[in-house]
Amino acid sequence: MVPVTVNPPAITAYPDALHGVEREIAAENRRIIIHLDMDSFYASVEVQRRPDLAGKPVVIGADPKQGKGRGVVSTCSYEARAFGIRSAMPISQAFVLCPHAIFLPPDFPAYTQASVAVMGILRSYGFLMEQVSIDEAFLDVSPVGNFPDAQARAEEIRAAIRNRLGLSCSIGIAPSMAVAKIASDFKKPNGLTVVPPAALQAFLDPLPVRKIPGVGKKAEALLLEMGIRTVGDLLGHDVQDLIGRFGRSAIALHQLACGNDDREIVDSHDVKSISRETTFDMDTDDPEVIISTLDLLASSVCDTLAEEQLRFKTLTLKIRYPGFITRNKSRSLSHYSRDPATVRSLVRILFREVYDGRKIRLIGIRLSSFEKTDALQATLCL
Ligand code: TTP
Ligand code: MG
Repeated sequence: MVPVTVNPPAITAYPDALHGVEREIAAENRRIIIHLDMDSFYASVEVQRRPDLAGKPVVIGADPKQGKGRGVVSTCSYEARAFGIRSAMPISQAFVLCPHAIFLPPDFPAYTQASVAVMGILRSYGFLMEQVSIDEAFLDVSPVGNFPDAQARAEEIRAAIRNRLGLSCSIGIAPSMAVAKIASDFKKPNGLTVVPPAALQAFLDPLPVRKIPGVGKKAEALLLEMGIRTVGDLLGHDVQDLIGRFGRSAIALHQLACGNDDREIVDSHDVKSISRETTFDMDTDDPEVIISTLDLLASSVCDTLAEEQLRFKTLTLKIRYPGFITRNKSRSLSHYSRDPATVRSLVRILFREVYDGRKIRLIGIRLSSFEKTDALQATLCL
């Protein structure tokens, strides 16, 4: 079975799987999960408020300084992606690829505000919902009972986001969180991909193994060495051989390749943590790049903190070196805070304590242990 475009170019579905027996299968207590991810999120927010940017290559990130700038691309419009520009790429490289692109600094308060608006629309549908990043969320729409009705609901949600906010998103619908996430990425931008249970394996089999959550560059290279390129190749491969190479994680990998993912959606209304991280396109030990990236991440978590009207007590710095060696270091304040300067200085202190001078692949900040700030108090504390 191959994907068939039902409502070109945006909707990919399996029409023969949407009727008859599949309706019955779906009705049999099957889970129906939606994953929604906004398209080129930061860039789309900029284009939405500046219509003159529509259709142009727009790059959000560090100042390119005519090609001499340090720092990285946060994201870019799909028009800029046509030039080869990608998230986390050095901004200097983006400038070489497309010098006439419109380069804009990030405006985190605007993105946080748009994110809150998107999540508000999603929440208004009343399903169990888990927000997993600034621009993506899962909904458990099992109560609608079948995939065609879930698709209709997804189309409503997509139209509401477009009509009310002028932003586009891509949606995947599947029986598990992992497959819904793969499906939302399948036809970006403005895609809707429906994978009912009967079409699950036909959807997964031809995909490159890299699409399986958790398979990074290194695992992909190992799998390729073993002659495994697609999910189908993986399932056709001897499991014992996979265990020999990957240990116990081979079993989880095999389960995901079958689309099995038992994770439940955890309602994210009660914020447990606020985190942001950046993977450098090229590993770096340049202090200027690292510190400026940390400052950007700090501003971003602080904006979400303010938007959620929270104060935090614990900050965790995460550094990943090449080879997936990750160091986390946390520090708790003696009092709750919502002060960006406190976040920035705590980040720097932790960085000095934990950084060993090696090249860094990924860096991140997480805030946790929250207390709600009431609106009046928030105003007075300014
Ligand atoms: P993504 O959803 O990964 O990317 P995107 O929404 O820009 O594009 P896509 O259409 O492929 O979904 O990330 C959401 C936002 O997070 C993105 O707009 C900017 C920010 N971000 C970074 O700042 N650095 C990064 O390396 C990535 C991947 C995202
Ligand atoms: Mg996105």
